[in-house]
Amino acid sequence: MKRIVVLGGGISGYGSAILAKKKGFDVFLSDSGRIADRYKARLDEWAVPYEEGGHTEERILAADEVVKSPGIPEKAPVVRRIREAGIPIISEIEFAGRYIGRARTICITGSNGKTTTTSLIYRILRDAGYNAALGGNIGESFAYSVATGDYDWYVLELSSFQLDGMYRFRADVAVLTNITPDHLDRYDYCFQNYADSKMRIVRNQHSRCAFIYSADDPVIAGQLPRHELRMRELPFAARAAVASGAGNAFLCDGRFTATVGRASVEIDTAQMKLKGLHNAYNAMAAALAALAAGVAPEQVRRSICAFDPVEHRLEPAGEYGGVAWINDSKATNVDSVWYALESMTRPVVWIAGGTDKGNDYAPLKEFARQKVRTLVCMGADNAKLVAEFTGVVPQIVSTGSLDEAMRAARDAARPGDAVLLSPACASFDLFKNYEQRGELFKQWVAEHLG
Ligand code: UMA
Ligand code: ADP
Repeated sequence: MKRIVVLGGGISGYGSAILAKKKGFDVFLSDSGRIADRYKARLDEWAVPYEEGGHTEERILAADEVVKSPGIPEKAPVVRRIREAGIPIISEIEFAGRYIGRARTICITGSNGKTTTTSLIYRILRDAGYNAALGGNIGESFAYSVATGDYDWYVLELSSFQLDGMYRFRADVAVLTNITPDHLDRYDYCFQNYADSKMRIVRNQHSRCAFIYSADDPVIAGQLPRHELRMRELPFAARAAVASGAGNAFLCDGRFTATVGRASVEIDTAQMKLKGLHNAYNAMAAALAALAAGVAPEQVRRSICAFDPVEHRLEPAGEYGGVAWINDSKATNVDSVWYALESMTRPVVWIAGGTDKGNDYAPLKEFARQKVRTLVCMGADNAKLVAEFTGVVPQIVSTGSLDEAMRAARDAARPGDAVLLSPACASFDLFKNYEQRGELFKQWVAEHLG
């Protein structure tokens, strides 16, 4: 019997292990840390043997194939040993993709916009009555859905880490929102390595597959000639000219038309609850994906217009005394903040800062100059932000806690302003994660202003 070892006992790992068990493999799960009790309960329920608190090499090296959780880096000692032993290592996506039968996949990747675009596509498909599952780098794992459900469509958000271990898997519809610097620590600080990883989304696509991508993104444009593209190309854009016989989407004067073959939908972005140019891009990508999946144009239009922002992504947190409070805690890199500032139609009190990932703030300075009244720095070390924006914005306040930052923002804001939490940084200096940062922001607003 083939022996599968699953590395990591988080969301990805327990899903893979349960699927392996269900498919009749001899499976063993190994985690170097502690496995959460709720995941252990599921492993026990499925009688999957596991270990925690360390990797026992002899059991791991007895594997025929290893399914590695995406958060485990290539440089982890156990991964090096498995490679030295010549044992194939695959991602959960590669593994689960083997067992989906005739179901089809819509896979979304990119540096920003994955969760919004994935959730939007899923919503359109469900509204249209499709038997679809949502998974990947969002919610429940793909493997767990395959093990426990029977779906016709899988809508999967894919991170670069998940794409890295994919070899034969094919996305029937692939979406690439953009490529901007992120996660470079996992790619030897080489941007091309990261871009190569994102481009794996088109691997194995054939002429009946669709590839949806931003034609405005200069990095994607630079990558395309490096790949042999046999699939239907469906570019979307607001600036570049798009011309593809298979279809495309183009935004002009606040309206876009998305066309796939003979199906076409026109959407006025003012009718959408999602705001900003970036969300117009996400909506164009989602409209093309849904049309490629055969959803009726009118249904696509209705679902896109009814879709609320996903939590922590330019999420309105209330308006008090004429000041709008906006939670964009998920904006953990410079590009996402660029789009947040781009979308602001009022003077902004901007709360930023946290763990800097080597940010280059230059792209933000023009919008900061035009729109930001006060920059409230919220972090353990604000020196870089203060230095970068001195002379760019009229007022900068340096704070070291959420409470201090919120009070400073309240004092600085005037009726008609927006207070925008859009940090451009990771949250790990003061918070557990970006979700906690966003929750505490909303809680403060509700408690002190509501
Ligand atoms: N571990 C080992 N050995 C090691 C290192 C870690 O066993 O050498 C163990 C840890 O002790 C831990 C487990 O591995 O128990 C964690 O694995 P993981 O980090 O892959 O986390 P999962 O809970 O399995 O979640 C992963 C994704 N996480 C990451 O890529 C960091 C989830 O994406 C994804 O939803 C899930 O698989 C299901 O596919 C989250 C994420 O943060 C949302 N993604 C990053 C992002 O969006 O920026 C890429
Ligand atoms: P991801 O899953 O790729 O992190 P999200 O949809 O969660 O993407 O959005 C993350 C951040 O990026 C949020 O601040 C959001 O407002 C912003 N964002 C969303 N879509 C885009 C896009 N197409 N381009 C740039 N930034 C975006």
